[in-house]
Amino acid sequence: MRSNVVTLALGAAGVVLLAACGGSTSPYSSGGGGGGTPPASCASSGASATITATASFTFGPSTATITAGQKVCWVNNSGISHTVTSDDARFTGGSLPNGSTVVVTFPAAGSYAFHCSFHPPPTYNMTGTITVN
Ligand SMILES: [Cu+2]
Repeated sequence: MRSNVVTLALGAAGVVLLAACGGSTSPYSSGGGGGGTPPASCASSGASATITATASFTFGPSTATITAGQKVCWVNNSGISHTVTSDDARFTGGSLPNGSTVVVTFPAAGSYAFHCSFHPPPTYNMTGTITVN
């Protein structure tokens, strides 16, 4: 008897949640112009290499090799925020919110290690290195 009451209460809550989700859809789609926001892309950035921040807390690929003066583009469509942070402050990347890109020009040869300041080792493996020849 008592468990029947609990089941009915959960069923009612489920109906309310479904109604709330349906209600939140229309203001989102009208504000976003109809189709929602397209994913961020490095395609038009002019970068020579693209690195993707992933939902599994990695950079893919974690390394890239370019020539001095070229650009690297980081893109994040993972659904969570990341950063592109230079290990030794040799370049400026910064925050990489979901749906965004960061483009960095590397004018000088060298090895540029970076990580995500939100997901650093040893807990995560969000590290990588740009090699500039
Ligand atoms: Cu991260």
